[in-house]
Amino acid sequence: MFRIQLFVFFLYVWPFSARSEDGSRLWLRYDPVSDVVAQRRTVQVNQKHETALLAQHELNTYWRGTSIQLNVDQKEAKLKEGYRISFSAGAIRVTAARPVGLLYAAYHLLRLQETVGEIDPLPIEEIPSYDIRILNHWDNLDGSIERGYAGRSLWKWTELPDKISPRYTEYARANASIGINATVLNNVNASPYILNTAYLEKVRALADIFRPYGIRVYLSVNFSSPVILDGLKDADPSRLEVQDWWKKKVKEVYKLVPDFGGFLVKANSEGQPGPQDYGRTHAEGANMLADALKPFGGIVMWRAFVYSPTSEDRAKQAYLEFVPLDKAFRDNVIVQIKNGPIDFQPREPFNPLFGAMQHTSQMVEFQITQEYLGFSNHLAYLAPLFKETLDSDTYGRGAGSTVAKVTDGTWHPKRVSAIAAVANIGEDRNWTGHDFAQANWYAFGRLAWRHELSSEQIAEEWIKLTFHTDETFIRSTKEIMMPSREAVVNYMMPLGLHHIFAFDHHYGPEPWGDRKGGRADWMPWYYHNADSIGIGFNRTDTGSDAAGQYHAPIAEIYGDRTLCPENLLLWFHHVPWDYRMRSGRTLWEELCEHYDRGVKQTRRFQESWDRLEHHVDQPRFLAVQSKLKIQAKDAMWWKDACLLYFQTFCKKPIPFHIERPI
Ligand code: GCW
Repeated sequence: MFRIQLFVFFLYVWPFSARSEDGSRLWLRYDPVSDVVAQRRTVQVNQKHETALLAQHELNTYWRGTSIQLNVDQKEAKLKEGYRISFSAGAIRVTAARPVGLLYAAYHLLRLQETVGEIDPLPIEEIPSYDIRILNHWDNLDGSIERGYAGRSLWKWTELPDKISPRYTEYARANASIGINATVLNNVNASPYILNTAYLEKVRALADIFRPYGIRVYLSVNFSSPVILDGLKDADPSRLEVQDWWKKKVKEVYKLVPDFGGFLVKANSEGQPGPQDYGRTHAEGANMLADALKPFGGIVMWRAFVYSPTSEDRAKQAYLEFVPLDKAFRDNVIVQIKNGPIDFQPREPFNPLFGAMQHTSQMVEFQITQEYLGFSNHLAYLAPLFKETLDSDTYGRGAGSTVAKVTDGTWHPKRVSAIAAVANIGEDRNWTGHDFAQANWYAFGRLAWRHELSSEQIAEEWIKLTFHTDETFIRSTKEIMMPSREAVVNYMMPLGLHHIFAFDHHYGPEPWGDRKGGRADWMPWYYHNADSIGIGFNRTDTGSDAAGQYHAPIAEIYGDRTLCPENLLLWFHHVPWDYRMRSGRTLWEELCEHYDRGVKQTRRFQESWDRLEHHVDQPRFLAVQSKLKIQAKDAMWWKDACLLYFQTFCKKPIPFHIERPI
C-alpha cells in the first residue's frame, strides 16, 4: 500500500510552526523537502516543455512521497487539460495529453499530500468541467480597481514591461494550482488605450510570465476603440473600414501574444458604447470582433449585462434583447451572463437567459469580489452561492438542464465552454483583503475545474491547505464558513429582497434611498415596493411577468405565491404584511426573524473564532477577529435600518423576542 505519513508527524507535533505567518502564501504553504527526501526519490518527465518542467520542479521541491514519472501523451486527447494518476509498487505515474495537465496533476498530488494523511492508491482521472476557467479583473489602467476591496491593482502599468513584480508569478502559480487557465487583465468598463501598442507591450510581458503556468491572457475592449485611438469617424460594425481596423489590431495583438485568448466586451450597458449606437445588434457587434479573432483561434465573450431606464422591469431586459438573437452569433462568441438577472445580489434566482438560448454558447459570470456582500469586511463563503446557480434546473431541454449543463459543453460539445468570475484580488499582502475571501478565489477555481464538487468539500480542502489539519479547527471553521453567505442574506436582504443598498458604493443599507431626478431603476424603492399593504416586486403575470421568462415548471413555481420558494418570495411577489408564511408567522414577523437571525449568526461566528485563538497564528487570528467585529456591527446596522424603515409602512410592532433596534 502506498503511504505518505511523514508530514502527519510535523503537523500534529507542531501544529502551526510550519505555517504560521500572514496570508500572503494563500493555500500554497508547502515547505521544501529536505535533501534526504529529495535523494530517495526521483521526478522524471518525458518532455522538455517549459510547463512540464515546471511540474517537475514543483514536485522536486515539495513532494515527500515516492518517485514519479510524468508523461505527456498526445493520444490521450480526451483528457483535454486533465490527467490520470496511477499508483503502483512504490511509484506514481502521471499521464496528460498536454503539458499543463502535468502541472495540474502536480498540484493535485501536493494537495493530497497536505490534506490527506494517507493517499488512497486508487487511480485518479480528472477532466475539467470547463475549457476556459477565467478571472475577470475590473482593474483600471490608473491602478484603481472598480469594486476592488483589497488594495490597488496588481498590474503596475507604469512599470511594465521593464519592471516585473514577483507577484505576477505568484499570481500565476496560485491560479494554476486551482486550475484557472485564463485572465482578463482590465476592467469591462474598458479604456480604449489598452489596445495602444505601448500597452500591448506591457500585456505581452504579463502573458510571457503567465504562459508557463498555462494561463492565457484576454482583454476587455472598448467598442469605440477605432474612433478614440485612430480617429475613425465611427465604430459601426457594418463598415468595412471599422472591420479592417479590428482585423489589423487583432493581428498586432497576436504578433505580440501568439496565444492571446480573445476579447471580453461590455457594450451598450451602463453608458458603454456598442453596436446599438449605430442601429446594429449585439450579434452584429460581437460577430465583427469574432471574425477578426477567428483566424487566430480567439474568442469573444460578449456580456449580456444590459439594461436601460425603460418602463420594462430591469430583470427582464437582457432576455428580451438576447433571445431574439439566438441564431445570430458566430461559433466563437460566448454570451457571458451574470448568475442572476439583476446584479450579483446576495441571493437571486438564476438568470432566465440560461437555457433560453438553445443555439448560442453561454457562460456564467460570478462575482468573487464582494460588491454586494460586505466588501472585504464581511466573511461570506461564496461556494454555496456559486453552487446554487450551477445546480439550478433551467428545464431548457427538459429536466436536468442545470445551469452547469447548459454551460459546460454538454449542449454544444464542439465549441469551447467557459466560466468566469470577477476577481477579488489586489495588492494587499493577503491578496484579498479578508483572509477568508481567499476561499472564494479558491472555490471558484475548484468549481470551474469540477462543478460537481461540494461547497463543504472545497471549504475543508481550503482550510487544511490555508491553516492546518487539526480536526477541531476544521470543524469550527467550517461552522463559520458554511452558513456565512446565508447569514449575509439574512441580515441584508432576506426572503427575496434585493438591491436596497446605499447608492453607488453598495456597502450599507439605504432602502429609503431616493435621489430626485435619479434613474428609477437605481433607487431601492424600485426593488422593494414597500407600502401600507405589503412589500416585494410583483413579477407575476399581474405584474412585470419576469417569472414568465422561465421554462415550465419554473415559471409556474416562481409565479405562484404558494409554490415560490420563500427565499425568493419578495423577488417575485408583492406580499401583504399579514401573509402567513410556512412557519406560521406573518410576513412581517418572518422578516424580523431573519434580520435578527443574521445578527445572531455573526455573533456566533465571533464566538467560534475566539475559541480558535490557540489554533491559529496571531496575525491571522487578530485580522479575522477584527473583521468579524465589523461584520457583527454592520449586521446590526442592516437589521435596525431595514426593520425601522419597513416598519413605517407596516406600522406593526417588532416581536418581543427580537432584539430592540438601537
Ligand atoms: O455590478 C455593477 C457594478 C459596476 C460594474 C457593472 C458591470 C464594471 O456596480 O461597477 O461595472 O456591474 O458588471 O458591468
